[in-house]
Amino acid sequence: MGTQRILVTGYGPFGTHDTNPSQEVALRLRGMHRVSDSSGSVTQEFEITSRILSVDRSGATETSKAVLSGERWDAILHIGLCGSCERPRLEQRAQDHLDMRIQDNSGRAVKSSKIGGHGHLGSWMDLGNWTQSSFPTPVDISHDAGSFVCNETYYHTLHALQSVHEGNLPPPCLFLHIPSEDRLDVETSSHLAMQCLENMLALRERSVIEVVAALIHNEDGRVLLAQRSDDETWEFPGGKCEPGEPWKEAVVRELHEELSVRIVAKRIVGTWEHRRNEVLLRIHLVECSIIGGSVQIDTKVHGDVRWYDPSLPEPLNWTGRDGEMMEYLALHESMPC
Ligand code: PCA
Repeated sequence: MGTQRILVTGYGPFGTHDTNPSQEVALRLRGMHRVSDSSGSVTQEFEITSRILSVDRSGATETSKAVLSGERWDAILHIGLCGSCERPRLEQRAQDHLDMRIQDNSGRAVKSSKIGGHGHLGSWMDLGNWTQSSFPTPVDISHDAGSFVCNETYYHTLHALQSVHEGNLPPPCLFLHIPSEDRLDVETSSHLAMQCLENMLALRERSVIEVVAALIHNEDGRVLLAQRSDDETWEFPGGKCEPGEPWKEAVVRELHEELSVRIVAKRIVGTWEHRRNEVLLRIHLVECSIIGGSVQIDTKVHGDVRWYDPSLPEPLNWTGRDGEMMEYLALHESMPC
């Protein structure tokens, strides 16, 4: 494998903070890195470009604009300061929500509004499945990247990457929130950032099958589920991506083949990894809406369909991790504004 090109960003100081450790961490990581295995042979080589973003709208959209204008990286790691955090936080998603308690560096203080109106966006990695034993410090996995410029940045970058679909999936993108320097020194934060990058790049190498599952709501907020004919478990309808097939096209094709409906795919809500018979499936839950046809079962695949209310959980015999996916919807998908 050739040299991987990585973008790492940090921010300058903001609010009452005279310094911002994310700036120092991003700059420390700049340059070429070689990762070796235990025998000492180089397994991966990557080149990090560092950019320091301004703490305002222009900084929040700098990376998404670069992606939309054609710049490409193999991974993007955004780093920011979380002044109130005791431990670093790996952000599993960006919320479609801004509510600034302080002004950003341009004097802006946006209150209770949506960022893009596309819904919350999940990063397409299952962070809960990462081995944390190599991390130099304990981390929290978070579903709340805040409602300030960091969350805004993450939202715009995830959305831009999801819109520019080349190949199977966009390259991995993560937001890492680090605590202030009196809680965690810059050296340890930098080491942690490198470990995150190694996990992100390893994802590209592991042999996984990318799977798309459709999240379709009806007018009452209920969610479409289908019961598999083979083992009678309930699942979000969908299926495997063909090699190189973009996720949006895969979910449109699968829903047409299995349930005879025409849909549009909107956003990746979240990602769950599941091992089935020695194969690692990476399941991306994609919010979709039906634009044509009515649901008709292909009995070779499904025996039944139903509309399920995530806020009124019923015990069902679930396929793989689909029950957890439904719990996630009940917990994290109610829109804050
Ligand atoms: N932290 C802020 C913005 C810049 C930064 O380092 C945040 O958490 O939104």
